[in-house]
Amino acid sequence: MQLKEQLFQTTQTRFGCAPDQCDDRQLYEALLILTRRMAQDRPTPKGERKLYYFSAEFLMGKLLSNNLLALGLHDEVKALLADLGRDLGVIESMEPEPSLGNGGLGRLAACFLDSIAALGLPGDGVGLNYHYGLFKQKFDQGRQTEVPDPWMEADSWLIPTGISFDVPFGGFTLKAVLYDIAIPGANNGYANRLHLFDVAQPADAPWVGIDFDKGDIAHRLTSFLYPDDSDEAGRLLRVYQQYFMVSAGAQLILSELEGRGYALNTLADHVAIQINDTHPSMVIPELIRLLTGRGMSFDEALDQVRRTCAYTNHTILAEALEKWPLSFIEKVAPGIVPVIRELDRRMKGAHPDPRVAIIDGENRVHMAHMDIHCGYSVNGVAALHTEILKNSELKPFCDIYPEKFNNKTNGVTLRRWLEACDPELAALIDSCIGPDWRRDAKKLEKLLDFQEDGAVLDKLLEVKQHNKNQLCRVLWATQGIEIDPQSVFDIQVKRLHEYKRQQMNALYVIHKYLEIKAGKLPEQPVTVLFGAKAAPAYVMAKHIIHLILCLQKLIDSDPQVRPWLRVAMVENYNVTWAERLIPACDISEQISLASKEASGTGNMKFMANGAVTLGTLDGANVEIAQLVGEDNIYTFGRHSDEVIGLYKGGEPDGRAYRPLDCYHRPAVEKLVDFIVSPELLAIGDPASLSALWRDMKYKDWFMALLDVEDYIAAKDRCLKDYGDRRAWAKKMLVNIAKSGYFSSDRTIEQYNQDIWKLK
Ligand code: 26Q
Repeated sequence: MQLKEQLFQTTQTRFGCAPDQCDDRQLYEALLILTRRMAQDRPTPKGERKLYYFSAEFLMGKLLSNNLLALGLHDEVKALLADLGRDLGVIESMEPEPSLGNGGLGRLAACFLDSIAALGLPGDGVGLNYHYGLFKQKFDQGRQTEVPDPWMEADSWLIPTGISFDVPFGGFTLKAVLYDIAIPGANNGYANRLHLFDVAQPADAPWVGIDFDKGDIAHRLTSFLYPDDSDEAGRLLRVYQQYFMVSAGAQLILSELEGRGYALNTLADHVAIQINDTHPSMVIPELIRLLTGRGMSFDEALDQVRRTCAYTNHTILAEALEKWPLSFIEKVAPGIVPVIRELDRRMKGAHPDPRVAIIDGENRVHMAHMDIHCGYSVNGVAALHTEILKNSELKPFCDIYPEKFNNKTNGVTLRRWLEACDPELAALIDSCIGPDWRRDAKKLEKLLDFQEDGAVLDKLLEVKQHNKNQLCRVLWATQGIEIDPQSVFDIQVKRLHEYKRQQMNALYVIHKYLEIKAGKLPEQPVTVLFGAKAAPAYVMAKHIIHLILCLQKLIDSDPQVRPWLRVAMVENYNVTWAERLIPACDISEQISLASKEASGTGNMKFMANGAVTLGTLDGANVEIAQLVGEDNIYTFGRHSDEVIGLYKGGEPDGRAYRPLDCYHRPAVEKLVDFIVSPELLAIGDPASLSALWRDMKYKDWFMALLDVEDYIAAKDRCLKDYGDRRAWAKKMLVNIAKSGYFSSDRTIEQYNQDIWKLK
């Protein structure tokens, strides 16, 4: 049946009217139903071995446009709607964004699902169906407040499967009900699944306090996503969530294995499990529990699991490495405690070094240690990150199992992050090199032939200007933010964390502000845009947001500064905002303290959309710099080995870094002190601003004051170079051309070749 007829039929059955009589909402629902069915009806890819990607987070973003593209229907639907005098963009805006992730790790999982399906590999995601994803951020008097963000509507992408499993907690059992989201592969006729488990009877108003009695858990286990581990309250609930996910997931795997007609002792031949950070690590003891429960010996079960499970590490920040008190696990999942104890006993027998123990001297279970001992692969997410893991953080493990360690530099799906979010740029690329790059991103390199082509370079600048104009319109219409489309768009969007150093960017703003006040105008008018959510309990992160919002207000009301410098923080930064901000960016801020950002993936998205990176040699920035060459990136700051050295051996806090020494440099002191200047204190909360000021001056744990002068010099160089439009356009072109390496299709091919071996 023609698409047009299908749409007609759907709106008739559902709303009793033809499409041209439907409002935007009804058209959205009709398209949702149509696309969901088409994706669901596709066959799954076949293969001897099937991957299960376990992750506590899948930050999918809106799916309508993405799925229409994958199904090859995007242009047809767009034209069909245009015939009705409707706009697909408007229809799409009806879709709520499912924010089932915090940031990079969750979004990576979503990009991976897209690539696994596009490559026709048999691989499903396994996670939880949080009813309230990450909170919605509101700004109230210059401060972040959080409100719940319900995303599920009567009709959503979720498909009930009728499948459920019993999860045995300490003292009670809970049914895990399975919902699926179909993941269509781009233009290949296949679809995989994202399996999301939920409780059978979710609570209506889950955000009012939580008690740990079993009735509460039964209704609230999947209520919300943890905004990270800074929130001490309710950590026990997180263990409940993790065990619920992995127990149900492990049972699903075994039932599918049997369904495919394979014996349990062939698990490792037919299943690969990727453990996305340590949040799903309990899948290891759980599988052993289930296998031994079905008659397999412990030795055999451990052998199977060891050849099935692979672990990805996403961080070296010690505070983010999960260690659960054994008493927690005892309460939540007593069934796996004997397994964990036995694993610990065996590993201690073979490797007495306490640094590699699964259970430490304080009876805490080190999840990563269990993954490394009991899996066959350990990977970092960028070359530098993997080296740091091997040489410092996980060195004792690398000495024992050198063959397990490997790198898989992250990637992003260019279908969402270039084709869908930047259609004008995609069309320009097509006009230069044809459409093959959409299938094989490495082909973007052919753009290098156009470096001297004035017409192409001009067109590239035109596309960027178009995207900037569009962003200005949306910012004004939705948040009342007015910015100058002709200014340089300098953008830092990511979760708020001190190691990402938004505070250093704020110091740059202060620097420019003071220069302009003193009569020194910048080379170009510049707009510094931020987007960032802070974990609700992360006090210092909230102080930094407050500082940025105060600077925004100060500059907004200053007619002398406004024409030259603007600051704005976009409220509720999420995937949808990223899709608007990234195509409009000139300068991509990737300024983490070297060694701290495992990879970064925003850096890759910006690059693919023709932004030039201003960054430290951290995470994947190192690989970006190697690919584009020093003329096409602005790097600054201390290198990772030096930083790692500074964290060791010194006074008074164990570090050789002394922030006061940096602070006392006159150029730095006046920037830091401006945080508590009369101008800012008049606008903001003195307690918050002084707390930040004190922290920067006396602690500065992530060494912003160490790099700030170099940063200012690099950014000023960048702004100066921006003035030579042709030369800048060439930098943009080289960045786009080299971004093909960061396609998640490449990353997934490498996972498959080195780790999963699916076909
Ligand atoms: C841990 C314990 C308890 C509660 C929450 C957590 C928790 C939740 C989320 C810990 C960490 C996260 C998220 C980590 C994350 O997003 N890491 C990022 O992963 C990206 C993909 O590999 C990298 O590009 C980023 O560099 C890395 O910061």
